[in-house]
Amino acid sequence: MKKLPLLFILLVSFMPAVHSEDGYRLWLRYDRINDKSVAATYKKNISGWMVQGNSPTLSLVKKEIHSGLTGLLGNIPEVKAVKASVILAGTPQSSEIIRNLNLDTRLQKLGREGFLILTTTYQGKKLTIITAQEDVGVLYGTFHFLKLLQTHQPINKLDIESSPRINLRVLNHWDNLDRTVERGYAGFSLWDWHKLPDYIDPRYHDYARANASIGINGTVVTNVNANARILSPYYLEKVAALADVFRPYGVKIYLTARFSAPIEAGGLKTADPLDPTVQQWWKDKVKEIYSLIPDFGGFLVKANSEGQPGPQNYDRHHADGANMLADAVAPFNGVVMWRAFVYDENVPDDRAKQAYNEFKPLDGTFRKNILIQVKNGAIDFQPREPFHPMFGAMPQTPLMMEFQLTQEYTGFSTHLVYLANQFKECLDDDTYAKGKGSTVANVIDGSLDNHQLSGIAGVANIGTDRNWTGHPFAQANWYAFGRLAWDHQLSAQSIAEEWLRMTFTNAPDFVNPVKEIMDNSWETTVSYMTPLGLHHIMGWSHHFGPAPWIKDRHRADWTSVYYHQANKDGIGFNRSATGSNAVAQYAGPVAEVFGSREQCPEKFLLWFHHVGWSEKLKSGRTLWEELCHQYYAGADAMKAVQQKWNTLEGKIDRERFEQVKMLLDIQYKEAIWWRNACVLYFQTFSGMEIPAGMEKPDKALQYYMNLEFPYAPGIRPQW
Ligand code: BDP
Repeated sequence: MKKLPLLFILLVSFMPAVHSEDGYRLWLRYDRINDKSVAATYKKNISGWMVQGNSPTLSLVKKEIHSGLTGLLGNIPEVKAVKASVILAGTPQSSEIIRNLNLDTRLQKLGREGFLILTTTYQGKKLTIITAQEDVGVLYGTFHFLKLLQTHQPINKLDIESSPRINLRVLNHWDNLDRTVERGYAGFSLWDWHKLPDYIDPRYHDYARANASIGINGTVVTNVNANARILSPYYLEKVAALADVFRPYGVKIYLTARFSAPIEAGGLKTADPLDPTVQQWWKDKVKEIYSLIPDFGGFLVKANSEGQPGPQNYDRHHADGANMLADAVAPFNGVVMWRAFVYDENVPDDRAKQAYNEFKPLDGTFRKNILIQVKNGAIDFQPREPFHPMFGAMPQTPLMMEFQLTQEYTGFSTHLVYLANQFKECLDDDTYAKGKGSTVANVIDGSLDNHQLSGIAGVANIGTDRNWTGHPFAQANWYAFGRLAWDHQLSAQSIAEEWLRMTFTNAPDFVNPVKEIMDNSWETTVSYMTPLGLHHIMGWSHHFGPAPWIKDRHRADWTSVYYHQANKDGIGFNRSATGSNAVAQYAGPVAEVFGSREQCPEKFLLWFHHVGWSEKLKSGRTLWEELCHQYYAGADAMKAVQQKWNTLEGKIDRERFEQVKMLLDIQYKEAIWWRNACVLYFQTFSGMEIPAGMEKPDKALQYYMNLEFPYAPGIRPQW
């Protein structure tokens, strides 16, 4: 054997791996395709590439195609003139060749952000073109094309038209200016306000690129529990620097507006929305913002909710407050996203009814550039909630969806919970607002009531953790949010599959079992946390772990006992006509189903009904037995997931395999914790034995009740 020079050996052994699989690259991994026949077919179809046009966005397209093709296939040259099997990207304005293909009618149909990927012939040569009316569409098309390669799809005869069903597809960062993240479980805030605007962390680019790759076109960079300081010139300059980075990626920046900012930042005596000096203050502030950020998206507002100031402080309606801000941003085409997550300071008869009661009467009174942002369910991002009754109930107002990607109520960043199934259940539900087929998705995409403006928001799960989201599988929730925001018709399973192929490997013996794990993960979590429609029984304030025993706090509707209503007779919140009658907020056919003890789907049984411990459920088990069964089945399912995961060793990189393995250990432990704590606690009411065959908890209830977590992550600092 030839002796290798010592220096070479030293260099090689100390050289870092080109890409350690630390998750930083998300789903945008362009590693060489190692399936030889797949790679050979692609190489046959791609002789080179060219991007015509030099705008900032098209320069990104160039970079992406170059790194994508070089990474996946090796040296594919950039070419200057058309030859056979070239990939060409550009718009009809930027590219003469594309202009000559006369695609205007097709492109117009696709709108501002839609794209077309087409295999065609030009001057007798076969070309694949990636095109759109505007540059950002070409960028979206580029990511789509590269995804085809990453996931080993055929590309020899393409004719793909795609355009988003929803206009505003935004992330909501609950990031504070001190870089803590409310309900954030993946480190600190990405925004390094102290070093901005001069220091541009490369991560800002990578963040925007990841968003662009899934069609996210907006980001609210500050917490809904807002700090008026962000509106000061000192901070606005920093926001503008971020906006400059995000712009070429098609990502607009938005800010949260603290309603009392005219007082705190402007020195006024009031923030009354009908006061002309207040109105002028906002107009001037907005003008200042647009002078720095000409494409500023607008404001997101949490008002008169959980202690945040709002128009009701001045005896005004939500519409008065929202309209004032809307008037200020309207001349610049800005929007106001006004949140419907409100509930009265004075504890109402049923918190689930609050938002509807406050907002429904205001339908038709909001300005055209306002969206009302509604959480998927009426309480608060619980593991499972029926869809919010506001969907379908305000036909004259664009309602936008707010999903929570950060797993505040589904195990933080230690539980593998694929939330696309949760999102889909809500989107596909039928509100019956205009008869059968009036799905939540059709409400929020504007099609049901003919709204031009439409939106969807996801509360971000992103932070400074190297892999962005803490849990490697939490990346899938960011990914799936973007994909569903673009096209809510996609299935949760197809999104999981493409994500797995891009993020890990195309090997079916990994993809198939893990797709199944993902597909079952949400139901499993619901089962070990809040089965049968239980809700809001988590730890006090930090929301970590089970605490169904929380009672006697300053607000009844922050306690657990308020929601589960367990007593000697049974358990569940009676929201039927004999109870709070919250069901009446739904359209007739839905109200009938939810309101009936017999017809109500069991997944929502205890959400809508108070049910006796000995009543029989569909399974033939009594309620008590079924509750135990669900808790035990959930925990057992986690054990099975662990075992399945362990069989996959060696099929992916060791780093992420081990990481997930450790996290699954935590998840299993916590599933048992939830199970034991809840079953023992509810047993004090049912007085019944844990059914035979189910292992008895090894600790007493008091043990679980004594656990404390003063430094659990994501806690609200101000509470
Ligand atoms: C709750 C969170 C709280 C948020 C609130 C909101 O616990 O931190 O401020 O939602 O959405 O779920 O405003």
